[in-house]
Amino acid sequence: MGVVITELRERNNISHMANRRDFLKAAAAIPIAAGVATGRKSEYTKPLVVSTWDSGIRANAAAWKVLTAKGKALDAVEAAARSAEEESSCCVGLNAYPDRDGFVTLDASIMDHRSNCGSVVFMRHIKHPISVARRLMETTKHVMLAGEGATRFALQNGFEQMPEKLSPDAEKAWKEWLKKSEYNPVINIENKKIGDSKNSSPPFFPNGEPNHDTMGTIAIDANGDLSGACTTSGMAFKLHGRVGDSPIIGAGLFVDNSVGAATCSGVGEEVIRICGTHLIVELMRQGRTPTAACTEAVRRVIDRDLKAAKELQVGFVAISKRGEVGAYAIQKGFSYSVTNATTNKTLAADSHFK
Ligand code: SD4
Repeated sequence: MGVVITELRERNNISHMANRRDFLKAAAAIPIAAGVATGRKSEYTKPLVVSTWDSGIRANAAAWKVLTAKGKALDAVEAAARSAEEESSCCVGLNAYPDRDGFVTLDASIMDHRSNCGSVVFMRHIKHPISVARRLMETTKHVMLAGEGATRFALQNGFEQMPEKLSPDAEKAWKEWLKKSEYNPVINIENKKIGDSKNSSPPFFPNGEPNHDTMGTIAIDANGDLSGACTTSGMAFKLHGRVGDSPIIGAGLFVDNSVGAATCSGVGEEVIRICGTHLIVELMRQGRTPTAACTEAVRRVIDRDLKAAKELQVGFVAISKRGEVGAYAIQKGFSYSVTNATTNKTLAADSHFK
């Protein structure tokens, strides 16, 4: 019943039910049951794919090719992540910004509708970490491989070793960073413009700034099955060896085929502390909408340290089993892209600080 009350309050914007009679009246007006069996309808038909940021529209396009051919959500999210890893950007793949010692180290995770999952962390030299994560998931009993072991596993599985060379943009940014050597993640560094699919922004802005971020993708296929993938180079200029939330199941990515899926972007340490995406899926299980669940996750980050939260960004995005989509961020500027048979657009997420 507590869950129903919370849900009613959220849906009706009721902060305090005056008394029991008010509550019962509201309950009669909007029949909501806890859990996934509520009467809510989705605004999106299946199949459906959702990715973080406006650059997610390109990742979605790769996923959509799979979904529209009646492919599996797992193949779709892998295709989305691979397309982001192909691009030249600050934040995903081998062309991305390095750690403070000048090494590009990659994190990625993947999870399917049967709660199979795989991830690689702190991996160098391999172009498609998401596919290494999937290979790990499908061919071993392990879930996570790190560093040299991950690279070795990739090479043994036929992935090509790429040369260790910074892209010109990454090298420029790193040299600039070295002048002060201050680690101050910039809020929404990549997302200077939020548009619809018609003017979805390019990988680089005219001034040369990269327009990209960690790519998190969650999808539901024609069969109704969910999967998710998340790929990143992590925070630029991080400590060598640092691992963020993106490859940690339950932090940067979580899927429960009976409930929904969530992923995120932003300062990973904050997400790890609250097990962000697992929290969101559990809240959806209790009956919250994706937006309400993402909002609560953001609230947990803010409640822990308001002062710190003012200076950082975390943006969550989630889909429910029935195809509802929602997002919420700490700061303005987080966007997410939604693609299905009738929609292909980037939306601005609502945020705590306006
Ligand atoms: C991390 N969450 O490594 C990732 C990075 C990111 O915006 O999303 N940057 O913490």
